[in-house]
Amino acid sequence: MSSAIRAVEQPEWWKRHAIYQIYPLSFQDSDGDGIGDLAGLATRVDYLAWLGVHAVWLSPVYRSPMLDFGYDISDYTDIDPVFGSLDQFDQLLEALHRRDIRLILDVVPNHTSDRHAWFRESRSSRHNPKRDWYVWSDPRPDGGPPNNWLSRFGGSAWEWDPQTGQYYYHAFLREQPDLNWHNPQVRAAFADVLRFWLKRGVDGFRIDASAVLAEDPLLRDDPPNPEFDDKMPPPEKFRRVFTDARPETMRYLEEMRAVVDEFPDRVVLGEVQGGTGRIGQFYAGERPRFHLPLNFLLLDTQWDAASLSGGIDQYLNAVPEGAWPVWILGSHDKPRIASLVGEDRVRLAAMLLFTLPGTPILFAGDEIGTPNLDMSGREPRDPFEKRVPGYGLNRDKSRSPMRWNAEPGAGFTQGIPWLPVGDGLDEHNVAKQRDDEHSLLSLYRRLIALRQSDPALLEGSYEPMRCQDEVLMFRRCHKARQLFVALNLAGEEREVRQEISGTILVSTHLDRCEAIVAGFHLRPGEGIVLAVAEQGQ
Ligand code: TEU
Repeated sequence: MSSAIRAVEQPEWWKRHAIYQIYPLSFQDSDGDGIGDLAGLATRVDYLAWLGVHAVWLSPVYRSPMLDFGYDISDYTDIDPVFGSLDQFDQLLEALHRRDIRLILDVVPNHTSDRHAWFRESRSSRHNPKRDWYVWSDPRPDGGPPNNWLSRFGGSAWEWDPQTGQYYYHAFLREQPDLNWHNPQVRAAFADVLRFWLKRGVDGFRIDASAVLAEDPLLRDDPPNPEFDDKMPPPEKFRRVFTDARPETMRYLEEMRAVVDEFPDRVVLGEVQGGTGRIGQFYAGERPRFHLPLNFLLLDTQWDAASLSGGIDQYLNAVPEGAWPVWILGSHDKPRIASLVGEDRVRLAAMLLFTLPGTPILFAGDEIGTPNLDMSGREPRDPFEKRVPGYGLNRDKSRSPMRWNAEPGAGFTQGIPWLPVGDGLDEHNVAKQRDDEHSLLSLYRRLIALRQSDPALLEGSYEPMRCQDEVLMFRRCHKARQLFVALNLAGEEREVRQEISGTILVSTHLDRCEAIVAGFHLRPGEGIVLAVAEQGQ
């Protein structure tokens, strides 16, 4: 890595830059097998640089049987052949660093694949030294599973192992046995996994399913979920009191962070459960935990001015003093933002993401407005949908291949893509939008550049204002610099009556930069960032 990238920056790089999540299966295929790979990704580094991206979060590329598309890992320290090799990984990392782009790896400490050598050993006999590396328990006297814990992916969380006459626990698929994090050997082995990648030069981790690492050693039954009804997915029947965010888990997260802190200038993102209520505890306890516990509010809230303004406030109040907020607008687990808010408001979503205080995270494809993939009439690929069908949980919808152009295969592959490319290809592709100075892609590029250069957006205070008729408004202030953000969520034109004058820095439609003197109109779905004129100007 060049010395320039290591130079001490204020604020830290993970505060300054947006993070771009790449789902490697769907980003760029280089060998025509219809599945994205590292060599393909390397050919798109120029695109990332052009877009202004300086940090990538890469979903898992480790060896995996791919039952959960890489989140079922059979070797933590090797690359799956479908993606390439360790050499190609090193080359990619170097290419990214050369362009001043950091790489954050997704790691999955909660569980391995059942094909991982650790689990093969563990299940080979009750006396194997790795038996206790996973969560094993005797059956109840009637032969049933040890307790009522449910897998998030449906059915009991316990799987019977006839050969050794015990059950093992799995929070997700039965092919994803949970590691026993109470065992110090497991923690030491995982620390070495982290070091393996840190020494190779990765810039940080996104810790998968981090809240569910440790289980109650007493294996107590979970209490019923009072909100549960038949319309909810069966895995929600109980409240996960005894497997979710246990106090021991928090200590183990502190240990992981300490390992990462052995290396300078790295970041730890964490996938956490429990909404804004719990977010605070994931930042720090006795010792630091995550730099950025991921916040899904923008994907979980209703998109009206009051819900947004209330949700933003609640979240920011839950972020401890001195800690740094983070916002996610898309992920491989959630519906696409374009479909969630509708095409007429997708630009507002982008503007909100880059004007709120904290680190913005976007999901590859959202910058061109990729809609949900319609999987009706097709066999789902997602194991979640296969195991818990009929509740709209299919995550295939957000995992469609990146659309680089309007050709068949979308420039993603010369072969048959592992998931269909989906509808709207003519409009939602990079080639088309790159040349259009008013496109959504151009808006993203503009907002990314603005946020990383404007001190008020980067580190200014957030000052909410009262919403007016579905117009969400706030200010961002840093020293004398004051920005005013107004987002019209209404389906109609709105007049914004504010005693504010200044110049429009960016509008969602990229067609206005006029000076404003007290009051202006916003078209439906339009938002603006205004640089407020200093008094006397
Ligand atoms: O997700 C963890 C998780 O808690 C899931 O239940 C998530 O809420 C679910 O996907 C519904 O959206 C992580 C990964 O992000 C996910 O892709 C994996 O399937 C899961 O871990 C198991 O490894």
